[in-house]
Amino acid sequence: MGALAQSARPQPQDAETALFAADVVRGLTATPKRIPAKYFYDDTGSLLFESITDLPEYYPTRCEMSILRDQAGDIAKLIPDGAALVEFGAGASKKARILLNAAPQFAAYVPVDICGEMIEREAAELRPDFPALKVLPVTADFTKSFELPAEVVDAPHVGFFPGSTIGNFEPHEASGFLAHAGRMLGSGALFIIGVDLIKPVEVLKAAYNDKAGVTASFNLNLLKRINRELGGTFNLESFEHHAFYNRERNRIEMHLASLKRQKVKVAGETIDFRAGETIHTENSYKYSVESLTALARGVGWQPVASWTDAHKYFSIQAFRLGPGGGSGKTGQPKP
Ligand code: AVI
Repeated sequence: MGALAQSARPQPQDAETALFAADVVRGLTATPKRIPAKYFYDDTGSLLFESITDLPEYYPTRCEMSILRDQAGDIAKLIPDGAALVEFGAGASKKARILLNAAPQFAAYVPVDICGEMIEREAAELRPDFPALKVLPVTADFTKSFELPAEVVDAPHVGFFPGSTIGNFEPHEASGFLAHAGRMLGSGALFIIGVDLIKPVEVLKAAYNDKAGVTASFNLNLLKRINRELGGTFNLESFEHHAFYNRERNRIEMHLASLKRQKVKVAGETIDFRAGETIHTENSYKYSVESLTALARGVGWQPVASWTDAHKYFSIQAFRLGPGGGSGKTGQPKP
């Protein structure tokens, strides 16, 4: 990169923006072009994702909530007295609430999320409803090592990772994440994971191509964010949302397709697009109960129970970490 390009580039305001710029420029100068899915979630993207979860076509949230409600009694039987519920990537705590209501033997709830403001706000709403529960938010990137609060270090640990967020990791990253969760929770811990299942392609395609166009807005919002935060010149009219099911790899792929040959500036770099060329923005892997179990077993988690909804669209799976577990692979997952 020449000195001129260097000096023309807008100066990143902070380390986070600098990392965003570096990831976007690296991804857009790679072949094929890609941008990590974690960058969807600015304020607008987070709101759009909340709207997605209410769409008639987007079955995962409804199915997961129905499994949690219907099976809460059975899940509660697995929870030891005085346990701490550790939620990885806790957003709104509505799923955790179902478990906390069903299992009053929980002594503590530890939501872990990079967005401290949101988990503190959720914690403030939970405390009056669960006066006997210690609510101890931890602001941290849940994919990296973090300190559990001292109050829960010696308690039995129950991990919770709902929403099929595990599906947004590449399979090797999912395995790395399961190993990491094992190290955080320790041997004997229970881990409750929400996982989207392989199902008829039409159902999957509809869920990521909703009629109201909310998923398209969610995808295109990434370009708006790049324009705003990285001095990008994307014209949103000349990119289109594409989502399709890749049968070989059991994943929904989301892309942004360039509708014409064009040049776009991002963080001082000029990026060339061919007509029809895409930016790969997300993978959403679908598992079978068996394929997730195989992944979990590989890093020491033993299957305890699994539940699905009436259509078998979604699953909640429970695992226990065997002795010596949690010392598996060390690779850091990148959501
Ligand atoms: C957050 N994650 C599990 C969602 C999914 O279904 O993979 C993100 C999403 N992308 C498009 N719609 C929803």
